[in-house]
Amino acid sequence: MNAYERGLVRTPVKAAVVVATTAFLIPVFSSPAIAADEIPVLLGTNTSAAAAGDVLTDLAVAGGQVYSSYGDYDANTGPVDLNSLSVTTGALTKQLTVNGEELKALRVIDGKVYAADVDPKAPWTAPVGYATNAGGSWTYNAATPFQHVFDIARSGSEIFLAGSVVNPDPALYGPTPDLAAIKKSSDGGKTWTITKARASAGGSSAYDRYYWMAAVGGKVAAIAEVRDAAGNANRLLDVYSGGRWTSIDLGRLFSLAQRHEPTKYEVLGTKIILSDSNSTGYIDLNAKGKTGGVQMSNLPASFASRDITVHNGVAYSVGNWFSGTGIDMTKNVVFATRDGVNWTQVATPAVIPATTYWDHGGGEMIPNYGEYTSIAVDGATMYLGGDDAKVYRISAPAVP
Ligand SMILES: [Ca+2]
Ligand SMILES: [Ca+2]
Repeated sequence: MNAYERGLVRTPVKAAVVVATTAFLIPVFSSPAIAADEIPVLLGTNTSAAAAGDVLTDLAVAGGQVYSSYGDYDANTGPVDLNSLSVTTGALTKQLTVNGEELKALRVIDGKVYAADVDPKAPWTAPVGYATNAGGSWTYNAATPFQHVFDIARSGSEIFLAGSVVNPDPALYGPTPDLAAIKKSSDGGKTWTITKARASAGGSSAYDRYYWMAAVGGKVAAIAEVRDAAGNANRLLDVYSGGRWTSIDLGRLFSLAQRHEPTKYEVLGTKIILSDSNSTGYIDLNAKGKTGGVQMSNLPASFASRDITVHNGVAYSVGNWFSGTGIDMTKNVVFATRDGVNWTQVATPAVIPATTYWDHGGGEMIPNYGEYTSIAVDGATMYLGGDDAKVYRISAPAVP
């Protein structure tokens, strides 16, 4: 029996009524009673994401603004606006329109924001790239041809873009039409060269991609989603250090690093925190041994992470429970960790029932509880992005 079946709403109700009744209902299902700061306060709405009907997939705080990303590159929607909200007033600023279908990871490097153009609305051989305010004002850097650009990283003076490309030179890269590729620029983003490429040994190469990338202590790491001749998934982590690439065999834990959401890869100290659905762990590039640097966390399997973020030596993961008895559907969950393994539940923010829907099985209108799909922390404030395209804030919780 889930929370809906336990009788949250017994008669047809309008959305406005649900909002009013929620405050009454929450204490019934909370355990323990929620603290005042666990009811998030609305900061503002990403109106472009709301118009598109999209959830907010990543948040980033920089320069007194909360940036949020959205889009749907499966549905080929877009263009997408890179919008931000003032942390003090909640006022929205449309910084830039990207002629692409989706923005995912928002990377903050030295206080500046970078957003990769995941699926540019441009020919695969046209130069595309990323939006950034690194130069002082917001611009789109049409850097170099990509099919998809999933992530961006910087190490020292070098900038890296990860994604997929049309194979520009079969004599050099092999016969497949597409490559998982990482390109590098040493001149601030003006000129680019392929610095690492991989391709499947058999079958289609259309989904050969680097989906994420991490800059860790002078190194850059990524894993290509490609398959060998037997159809087995690649388990080699590619690591760039001191101008050359090496590979680490991730062993049986390779699947932890082979996920499609760059928003759920963040760097915590020397570790790359990886989180998706019901598995979370880290890769420590400084660890000795063949696969000794890969560790699974203690997060319960019934917790589904939607986004992770790192602030001041703490990684945070926001998500929801998706199985188990006694699940409180009126709450999302935030876990936090300082070491990447031992996570503690630090907040249970109440969600906002924005709509209702008709439950055919129960024959009644029941609340459609919104979920938080993205997270950022800045100082004493935690920001939560919702599946209603709104950004909320609560006090940043204490972390043991
Ligand atoms: Ca697409
Ligand atoms: Ca994130």
